[in-house]
Amino acid sequence: MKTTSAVATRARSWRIRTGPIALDKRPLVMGILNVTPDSFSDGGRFFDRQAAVAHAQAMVLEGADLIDVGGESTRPGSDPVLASEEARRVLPVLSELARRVDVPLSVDTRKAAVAEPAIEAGAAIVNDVSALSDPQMAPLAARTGAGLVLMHMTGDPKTMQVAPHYDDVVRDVRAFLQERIRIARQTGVPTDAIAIDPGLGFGKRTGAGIEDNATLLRRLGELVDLGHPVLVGASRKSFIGNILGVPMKDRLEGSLAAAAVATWNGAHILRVHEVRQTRRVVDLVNAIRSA
Ligand code: HH2
Repeated sequence: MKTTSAVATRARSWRIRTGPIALDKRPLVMGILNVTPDSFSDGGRFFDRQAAVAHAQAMVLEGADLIDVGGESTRPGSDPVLASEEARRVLPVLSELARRVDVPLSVDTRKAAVAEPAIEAGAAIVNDVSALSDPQMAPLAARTGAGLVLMHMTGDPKTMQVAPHYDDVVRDVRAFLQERIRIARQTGVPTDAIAIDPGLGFGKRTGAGIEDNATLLRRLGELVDLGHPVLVGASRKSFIGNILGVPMKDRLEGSLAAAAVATWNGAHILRVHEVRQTRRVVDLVNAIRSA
């Protein structure tokens, strides 16, 4: 009889450009830094370089383990940004943060032409919400040793909320991620450098009796079982507003509840706007989970 299990064990560390980071002590909190004029919840607030750097420093003081710097909004319906403009937004901020904070930096981009100079400027992780739509992305990660986040999305941000459909959202997302993991590995990205993300809010049904985001959170264990670090970004997203009937400014409690459930179900990295509050919730849930 075969004794090997088809299910991998939960990832215990993540290999990024600066070396491995432990995932078996407590979940990591990734602070969001949107250097954009139009992000869905904080567009324009950190578009100025000094404001961006100061906000990142504040998030590190509040307990952020990672800072994710993005120069293109991927909110539903958004238009793409030219690589030159995206690079112009993120590179000076990354360079300055590389000198000023001592947590690993991540660049949130779909474009290798942005990721490459971002890595040179100090990013240790590429957070690719399109999971390798740019064929140069996996070779870049392989060559540089950057950690690579592969996120599930249907289509692109412009059209992703137009009639998304799944047979079984968790199984479909899992199969998609397995395929992208296979491509990344085939290109030479080390298995333990690849993190995965269900892509809450990216082409997921919400608000009409079907809550794909809630289903993905409830059944997150089916992604954790793939053996890769699992990143979850629920912070302030529309499904929270839809379920609770609250506007953007009142989504903190819902975001924290989602972070708590994700932690309970095995998430390794929480991508959030409110670091201090999330840190406390995640640490408490983790303590209960580990008791
Ligand atoms: N969500 C957003 C952006 N990047 N990356 C990962 N890995 N997972 C996510 O869920 C995720 C992400 C969207 O949120 P935000 O950055 O706040 O807004 P915008 O795209 O409008 O800049």
